Amino acid sequence: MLLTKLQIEQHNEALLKQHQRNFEFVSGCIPNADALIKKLIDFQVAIPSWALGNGGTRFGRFAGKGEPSTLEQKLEDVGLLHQLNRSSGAISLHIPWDIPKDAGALKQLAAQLDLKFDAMNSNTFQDQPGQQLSYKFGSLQHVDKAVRQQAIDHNIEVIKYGKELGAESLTVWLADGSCFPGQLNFRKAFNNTLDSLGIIYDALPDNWKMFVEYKAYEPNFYSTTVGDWGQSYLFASKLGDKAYTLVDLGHHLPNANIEQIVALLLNEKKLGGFHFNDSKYGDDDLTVGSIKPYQLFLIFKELVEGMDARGMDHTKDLGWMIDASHNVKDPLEDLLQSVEAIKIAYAQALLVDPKKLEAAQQNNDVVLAQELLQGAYRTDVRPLLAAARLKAGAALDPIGLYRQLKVREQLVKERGEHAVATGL
Ligand SMILES: [Mn+2]
Repeated sequence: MLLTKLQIEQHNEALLKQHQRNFEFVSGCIPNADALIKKLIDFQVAIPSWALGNGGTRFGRFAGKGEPSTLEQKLEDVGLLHQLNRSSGAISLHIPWDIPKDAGALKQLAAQLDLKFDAMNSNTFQDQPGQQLSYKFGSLQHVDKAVRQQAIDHNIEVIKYGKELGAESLTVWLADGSCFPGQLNFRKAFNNTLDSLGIIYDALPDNWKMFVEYKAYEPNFYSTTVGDWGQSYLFASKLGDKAYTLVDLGHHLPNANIEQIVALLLNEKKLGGFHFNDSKYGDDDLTVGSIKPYQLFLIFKELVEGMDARGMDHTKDLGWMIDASHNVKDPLEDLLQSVEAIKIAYAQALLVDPKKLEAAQQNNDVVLAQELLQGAYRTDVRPLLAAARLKAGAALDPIGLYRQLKVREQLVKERGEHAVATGL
C-alpha cells in the first residue's frame, strides 16, 4: 500500500499552523536552522527487511497481522515508511530470508519507491532446511574445514546477490563462540575465522565494504569469537582497507562507553557502520531512543565531531541502519519512532558548538563542557525534523497519518490476518 501525494498534503495542511508556531520558537533560538534542515533531509537510515514483521524471543513469537510475506511486500513497506518520513530510503536484505528471484524487477520496484539496497547480511547462525552441515558448533571458526567452507560459500553467494541488486556492503555477524570453558581453543577459533573472512574478503568487489559486527554474548554464553570492538578491530585491520567494524548498540556489556568506542574507531578509520536499537539489559532490540536517549545523543556527538574532523560525508561515509525487533508494537510504527529518535540525536549533536566545547576542554572547564552538551540535548529539535519532512514532501506527523489512514487495517485486508514475514 502506498500513499498519494494528496493524502500527505491534506494531512500537512491541517497541521501547518501549529507546526509554524513550533518552528518559529525553536529556529529563533538556534543559528543556521536552514543548513541544519538540509542535513536532516539528506540523512537516511536503512530499514532491515527482518524488522517489518513482529519479532519474538526464544520463548515465543506473537505474529502481527498483515506482515509482508514476500520480498516485494517488504520493499513496499519500506517504501511506505519512506513516503511518511522521507528518511528511510534504503532497505537491508538478509540471505536466505530474502533471496531475490528476479533482481532486475526488484531493482525496478526499488527505483519506483526511491529506495536503495543497503548492506547485505549473511546468516550462519542457524541451519537452513536441506543444509548439508550444521553450524551448531560455529561457522567460520569451525574445527571442520568443510563447515567453514560451507559458510564461506554462503557469504560469497550473498555478495553475488548484492552485486545483482547494486548493494555495496556485506555485514557479517557470527554467532560463533563457545558455551563452556574448554570447548574451544581461542587462538585456533580466531585464526580459522580470520582465514575464512579473508577468503570472503577476496571475493568483495572493489567498491564494497565488509562490516565485521561484534557481540559480547548470546547465543554463546562463555565466549564469542568476535566478542567486542577490539576483536572486530583486529579482524578488520588484518583483513584490509575494505573491512570495518560495525557497532550494534545492543551488543555490549552493561555500562560500556559506546561513544568512546565510536570516537576511537573513527580515529583509526575503522568505523564502518551502525545497527541502532536500544536496551535495558542486553541485546533487547528495543525501539531506538526508548531507554537511553542521552547515550544516543552522546554517540552522535562523537560521530559528528569525528566525521567532521576527517572531512567525511555524514550521509554516506558510514552505514546507518536500524537492527531491532518488535515484540509488542506495530513494526512500522516502531520503525517510524526509531528513525525519528536517530534524527533527533543527530540534530542535537549538530547543535553542539565544537569551538566552544574545545575551548572548555582546553581550560578544563568541566561545568561549561557539560552545559554545552546538555544545552544541545535539551533543545526540542522536533520542529526542525518536522520542517525537514515538510520540505522533503513527507508527513508532518508520520505516525499520526499512518493511524489516520488506517494503514495497518488496509495491509491486513490486502495480505490477510495470517501473513507472516520471513525471519526469526
Ligand atoms: Mn546487529
